[in-house]
Amino acid sequence: MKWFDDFFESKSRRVAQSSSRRSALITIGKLFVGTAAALPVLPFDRVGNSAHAAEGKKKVVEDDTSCDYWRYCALDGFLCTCCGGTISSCPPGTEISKVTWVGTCRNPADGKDYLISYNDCCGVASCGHCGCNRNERERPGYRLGVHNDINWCMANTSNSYNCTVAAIVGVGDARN
Ligand code: ABN
Repeated sequence: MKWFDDFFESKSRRVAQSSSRRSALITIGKLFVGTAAALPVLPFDRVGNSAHAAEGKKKVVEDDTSCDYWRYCALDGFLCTCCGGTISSCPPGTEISKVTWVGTCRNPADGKDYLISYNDCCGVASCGHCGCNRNERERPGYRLGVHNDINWCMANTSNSYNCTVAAIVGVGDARN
């Protein structure tokens, strides 16, 4: 390794002869700063970033007895799926309301917007299970067709409210 020592000795001597100690220190300092800027030498925490990424991804609910199910985006009432009916048919012994309100809900499975008819089921007292109150694009009573906080059994023979169904009646144009 003598050649190694000789090599660095001669280099060091040449530097010492041709420059002051101060300028040698400045050059070495610049070298250090340049290296630190080029390489991410300090460890840093990426946890914050991944938490924000997870925020954007909402969990898709596929259970139609859950108020979070996509079709219920403007439903105020008891879910008929918890009351002996289905998502689009009334429980036995009740009849579907003659008048209705509508909502527009996005299906996360295909990204399309669907027109949903919310009909109350009438003729039997309140089911009392799976109460749900969501109001996406819902409007006050002066826009009656998109208002949900009303008993839509008003036009039926019996005005008793039991539960609410959510039937798809149209699909939006996916281009917008
Ligand atoms: N449209 C559901 C409902 C029924 C009775 C009272 C309020 C809301």
